[in-house]
Parts: sequence; structure tokens; C-alpha cells
Amino acid sequence: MNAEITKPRREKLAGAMEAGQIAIVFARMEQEGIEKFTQVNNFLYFTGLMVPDAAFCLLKTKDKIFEYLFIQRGIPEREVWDGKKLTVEEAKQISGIQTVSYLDEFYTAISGLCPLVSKIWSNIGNPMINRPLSYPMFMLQPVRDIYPNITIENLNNVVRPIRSVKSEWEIAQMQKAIDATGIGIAKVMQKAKAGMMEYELEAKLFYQMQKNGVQNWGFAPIIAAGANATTLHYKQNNCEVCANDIVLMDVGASWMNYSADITRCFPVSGEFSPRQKQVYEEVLAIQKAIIEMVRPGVGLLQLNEKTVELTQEALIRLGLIQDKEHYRRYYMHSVSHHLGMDTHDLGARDSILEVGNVITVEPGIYIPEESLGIRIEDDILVTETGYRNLSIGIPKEVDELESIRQEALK
Ligand SMILES: [Mn+2]
Repeated sequence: MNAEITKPRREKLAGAMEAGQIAIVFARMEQEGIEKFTQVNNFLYFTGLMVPDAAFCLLKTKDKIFEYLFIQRGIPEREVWDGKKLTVEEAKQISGIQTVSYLDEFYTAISGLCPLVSKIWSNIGNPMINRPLSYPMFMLQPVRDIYPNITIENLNNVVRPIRSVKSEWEIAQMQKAIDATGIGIAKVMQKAKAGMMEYELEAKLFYQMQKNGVQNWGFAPIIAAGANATTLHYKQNNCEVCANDIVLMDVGASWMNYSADITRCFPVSGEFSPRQKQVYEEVLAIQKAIIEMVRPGVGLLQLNEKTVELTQEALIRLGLIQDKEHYRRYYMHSVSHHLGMDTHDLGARDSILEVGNVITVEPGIYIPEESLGIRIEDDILVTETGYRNLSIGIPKEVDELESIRQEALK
């Protein structure tokens, strides 16, 4: 991610802000321990910088835009432990932001800007009265004390329309995350055997991802055998995989902070039982019907309504309910969300699709009493003429899955 990519984003941000407003975007706080570093998405999006303890500010006045970047000051004694810090020159070069100083100068600089602004957009998260302050809220506390008239609003409210439309470059990053995920899923389907543990399958998947240069999950992977697949956000992954189970994998690699989000199911035995197949085919038919609806102008709520309608009919055919109002016993989530740097990316639940959006389509049927949960999920790009399924290459047809598994068990 370089200045060529981040500069137009900052221009869009400035375009969406009003005069007398400042955006202050904080990077991840330096961690005390030895956790793996991951960057805050909004900070990475606007600066391209993978460093902790930094802040980016964009001030809009009546006739000008000012950009400031604050980075961590290198302390020679610490560099033995942490390596060299980014220099001011390097930060300028990567981000394209010309005014770069150190984070210990942040408050002095902000003191001069505050009298000019009525609103601060910042990545404050969703503050709750009964929870500790987020790091950005903590950093802005002195501003709130001294300038109580300045409104502080969640940056996402101004960034949402910008981030929900993906550029060609972003789609290429997402494709890489999706492809790496697909390779991992294929490997698990080839290697899984009854008697293995769910975490063993998780390890095989992650190994393939890393071999392809992808070092992080986009979210905690769900590898759920049998009844575990009926827990929507199951993430213990610590049970044994049994011969008659369907294994559900809801997984996504993260590449350049862009997340994939794919769900596939397969029969451990190499063959779906007639009942498993019946349920699977119903979910697959719903998924295909909903994907076909995707095009600019369609609302996520429409996709949800149609999914409910189709799922109600399927559940009646499967003999699970008689009254269609009871469908929530077996299907209880939304069919779609925006996908991007956040797995549940910025984009309202009731948003109307436009060209460049990437969404998931993920219907499911969950039957605890039959130890069976089926969800099938693809990542779909909205195009001018309709859609492009970015995860089309990952097998989901019954005969494909059965033949992969039968080959695997030979
Ligand atoms: Mn999803």
C-alpha cells in the first residue's frame, strides 16, 4: 500500500468533510507484551503505515486541506528489542503525507488546531458507559476537557460510503485473501479423516495459507464437525471429527488487512447421507437464488427477505416446521454483510448495493436434533451488470465434494 493508493482516499475523506472539521485517526497502541502486531484498519486505509503509536490528522478549513502525520520516535536503546523505527523520511515516502512529526508532539500541534474546529471525526469505536475508554477516546480526553464544545463523532460515519466501494486494487487484495483461503479449504477436504480433531483441520488450513504468504486469519476460524456446526460462532475447534459428520468450515484469510469470508461443508465419509444431502441441496439452491439477485440498486434487506421466504419453504419441505413463522428455530442470522478490511465491513445492514461493493451471501439451516448444520458462503462483488463471484473456484456442488472426498479416502 503506497501513496498512490492512499492519497485518493484522503482526498475522498476531505471531500466528505465540512469546513471546520478535523479527522484524527489513531494507529494501534504499542502493546506491552509480545503479541503479533495488526494495524487499525482505518489508519492503514488512509496512510498505508504498519506502525503502532501513530496518528493521522486531516483538517479542512474554508479554503484549504491540511494533512499531518505523527509517528513513534525511535529510542536507540529500544531498537535492540524492537528493531529500527520508521523514520520521518520513510513515513513521508510511504504515505505521501508531507508534514510528519512525532507522536510526543501531537498535543502541541492539536492545541493549535482545536480553536479552528467544531467537530472531530475519530476512530473512537462504539463507546459504552460501562466499559473502559478506547485508546482514541483516551487520547482525545484532554481535548474534550478543554474544548467541551467540540463534537467528537465516530469516523466510520464519514468513512462508510468511501470504504464500502472497493477499488480495482482492493479487489485484487481481496481476491488474494479468498484464493489463499480456497487453497486451504481444498487441502482440508483432501486430508481430513475421521478421528482427527477440529484443530488439526484448522492447522492444515492455516499451514496452506501461510505457505501462500498469508500470515493472519481475518477472524477466528470456525471448524465445526457434526452438532458443533449448529453453533453459529463456534470457535473452540477442539472436538473429534466423526465418520458420519458433516464438517462446516467458516474461514477467511486476511491479506493486507483485507479479509476473506468463506463457508464450505463436506461429508467426512465421502458421501452425504440422503438426509444430509437433502438439507445441503436446499441451502445451496437458496444461496444460488440469492446470488442471482445481486446487482446495483438491490438492498441487503431485500436479500434477507427473499432468503427468509425461500428458507421457510425449504424447512417445510424438509419436514422441520409446519408454520412458516417458526423458521427462526433453524435459521437465525442475516444472509449478507459487507466484506473488506473488517470481516463485517462498513456498510449499513439496510444499504442499497452499488458497483464496487463486496458482500457475502451465506444462507444456512441448523438442525441441532440431527447434529447437522449447513451454511454455504461466497464473496460477491457487485458489478455494473450484476455480480462477480470472487470465490466461485471453491467447490460447493454435491458431486464435486463427494468426489474430492472419495479421492482423499482412497
Ligand atoms: Mn460471513
